[in-house]
Amino acid sequence: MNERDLEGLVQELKHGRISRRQFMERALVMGLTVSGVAGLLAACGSSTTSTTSGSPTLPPMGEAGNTLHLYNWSDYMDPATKTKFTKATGIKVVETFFDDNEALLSKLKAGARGYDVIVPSDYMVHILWKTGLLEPLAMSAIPNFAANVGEKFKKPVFDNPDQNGGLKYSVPYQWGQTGVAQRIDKMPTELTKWADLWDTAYKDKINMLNDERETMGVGLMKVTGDPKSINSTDQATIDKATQELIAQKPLVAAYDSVNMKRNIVSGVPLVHAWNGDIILALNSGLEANKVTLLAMQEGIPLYVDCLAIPVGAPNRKGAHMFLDFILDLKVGASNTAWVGYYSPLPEAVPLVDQIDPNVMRYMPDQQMIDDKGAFYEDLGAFAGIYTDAWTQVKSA
Ligand code: N2P
Repeated sequence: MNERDLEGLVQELKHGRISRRQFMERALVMGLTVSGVAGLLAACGSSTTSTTSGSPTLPPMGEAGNTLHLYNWSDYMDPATKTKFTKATGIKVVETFFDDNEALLSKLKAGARGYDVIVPSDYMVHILWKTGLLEPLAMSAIPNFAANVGEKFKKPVFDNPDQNGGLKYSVPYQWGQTGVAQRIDKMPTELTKWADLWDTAYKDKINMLNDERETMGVGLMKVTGDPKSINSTDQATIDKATQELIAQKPLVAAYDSVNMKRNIVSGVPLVHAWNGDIILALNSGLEANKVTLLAMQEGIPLYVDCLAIPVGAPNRKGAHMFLDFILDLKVGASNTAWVGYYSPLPEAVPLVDQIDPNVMRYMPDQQMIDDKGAFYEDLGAFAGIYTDAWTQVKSA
């Protein structure tokens, strides 16, 4: 178990953000023994009594500040959405970017404060709240959540208030799939499987995502042929995937999780990418008959990216206003049409379709999701094994 994670949890308890029961549940999830938890509780002493009796206390909301710091993936918010928010509230949005969930995690673990809203994916929401790096949300300040979010997105496994003393730490932002954008004008025969990315005929024609779980996931699916293996906790399988990715490296022109749209447009034949990247490429002028998003035989990785408020957010009130704003149907629809992913707001979907029918063009149907889809999961202590494996690949 990671000592820093535990320290974060202790801080949550000390600040009265979680109850002793929640502390115990989470510490056990993190691998602490029952007697270890009891010892820690005793050491934390009486400062925790304010939350022992039942409902947890939310941190004070305070006044809205005039700036909102958004820490996001690249190309993941319509600039017009930010302008509209500023018009509606007077709050200016300052956006900075990260490459993958693990980069976001290390930044917050290293003590970076000052972000008001962050955009972790599903499994990372779980890692962040269990390590005390997220503020619980005041859901009464986000009425659009209850009104507009689809039922299946309300209580996901990674952030289910029913299993967490009523606390909720995230709202869904977009969901999507991972595939390969193939420039069929440059390479007419469509690839069918992830393993094709090991064909030496494609040397220097391949870009892979610079994303720990995504690219390890490709290695794992190549080894096993099974979508679920993106969450493998079998050391031998992970070792094999690591060796496969090292073997693939001479064929890879770049590991990049920032410029996929630009790489697709400029003509890289095979770009490991997210579905929105291809829509962005089409919307910046690339003709639809020149590109396709491949759904690979072994499996389709899926994700729900979320909005959350990290601990120490300077503009907690503004952050809640922002979350509610994004979950508005019209705002959500026009933003989704621009980013090119899928909306978790069912009533926004027809609006997205009216604005840009391309967005829905690659969406897997339910059968395909059941057969081939896999969502990323929090792997607990195993996460460190992936980080080591990914470091080996990158430094090979
Ligand atoms: C947007 C990044 C989407 C993140 N460029 C995929 N989880």
